[in-house]
Amino acid sequence: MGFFSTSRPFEKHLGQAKEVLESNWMGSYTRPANGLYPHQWNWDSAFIALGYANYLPQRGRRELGRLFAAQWPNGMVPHIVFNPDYLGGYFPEPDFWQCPQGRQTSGLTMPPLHAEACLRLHRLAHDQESSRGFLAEMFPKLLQGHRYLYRERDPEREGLIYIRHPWESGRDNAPAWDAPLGAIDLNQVSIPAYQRRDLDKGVDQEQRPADEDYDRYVYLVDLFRRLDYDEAAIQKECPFLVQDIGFNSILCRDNRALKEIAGLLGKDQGEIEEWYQQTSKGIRDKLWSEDYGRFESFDLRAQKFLDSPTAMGFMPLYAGVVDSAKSAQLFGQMDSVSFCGLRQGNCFAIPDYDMTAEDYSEVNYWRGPVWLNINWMLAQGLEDYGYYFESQILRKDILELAVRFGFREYYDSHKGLGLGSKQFSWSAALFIDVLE
Ligand code: 9WN
Repeated sequence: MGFFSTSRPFEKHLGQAKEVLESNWMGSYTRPANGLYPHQWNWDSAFIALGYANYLPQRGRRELGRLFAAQWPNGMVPHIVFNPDYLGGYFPEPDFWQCPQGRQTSGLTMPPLHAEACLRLHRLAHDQESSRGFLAEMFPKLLQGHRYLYRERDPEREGLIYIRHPWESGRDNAPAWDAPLGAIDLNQVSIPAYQRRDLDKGVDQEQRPADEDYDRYVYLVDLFRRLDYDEAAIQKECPFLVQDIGFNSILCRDNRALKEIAGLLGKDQGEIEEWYQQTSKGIRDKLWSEDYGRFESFDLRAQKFLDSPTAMGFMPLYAGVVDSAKSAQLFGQMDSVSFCGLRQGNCFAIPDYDMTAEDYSEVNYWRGPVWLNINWMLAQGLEDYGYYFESQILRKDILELAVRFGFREYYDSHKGLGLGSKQFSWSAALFIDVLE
């Protein structure tokens, strides 16, 4: 993004950020981190490619190329692409997922930022001709990916797609999922035997999801494999079906990027424009809760809004779908004690969850800490709506958190302290993007 390229204090850390990505480069993709995450993750790869776009575009293209090489025939871009040389350290791996045709992937997807990443790779490319070739190669795959979502995940054609597992949101144990997951009564269902592999990797258990969350994650995976990953059957039986405000906002913005790519390639933009319009409208009309006075996710099973003030309520700014009055309202909510008051007191950046909520946690995973990828998206949204100064504050915090506490997976929202994995790829990649 380049705002801080003259900002000397951060410069020497640029090399360190690049070293993090280098140390996580596995020859054809970048693992999110050593230890907890040896395989390739879907949205991580998009953030990572956005970082590479600034200095190593060839690698960014390979990163996305490998992810999309594992795209399912129905168009779904899987949430994990496994590395057969590194099996045994993560749970669940292909033996548990049992995907059709023995695919070495998970059976879920994740928020799509890949058109955005491709477009950035193209914009920053020095060699426009080969970059165009890359865009031409990626375009049909990106299109298939979005088509899958609208065809299979939007039963009422509302322009809003559902997620069917918390992992699909990328925010695994966000408090928002407590209610829909609670519909899975652990005393009533049978859960196959399994062993978590995330608790012996040097990250405190208090920073990771609870065992009851994992039981439910596993229950859902077991349901999908029993139903042979047949979406129509899953739609009928899955207890967790949510129109996530985060996922839909990201998808909406990705449609804009995809449309631009279509334009650059001289392809038809009609279908994409339609998706964009439908999802914009869906977010504005259906996902705004007048009762709560905020954007919320909608539980399709219970047919009601979730009630969980997470930072995702601000993501329509990133989607670019609200008018200026609504953007001011969202900004007011962001600029409050609930969400840090844009760096009030000791707070750093925007935490993932309302800091005044009873079940808010400073250190537990997606239940309160600060995540750099979310702040990177919110900074973009704020800038688009004219909140330049505030977006700069968020970007500066992204840099400061990484410099002071390392390229960590997430950060304590009061003290900043780094949490989760060390040498975390997307934290390094987005640091590079903000600085370059
Ligand atoms: C499950 C890789 C991924 C991120 C997610 C984050 C975490 C996985 C896990 O790690 O999820 O997909 O095992 O906890 O929640 O956002 O993509 O970095």
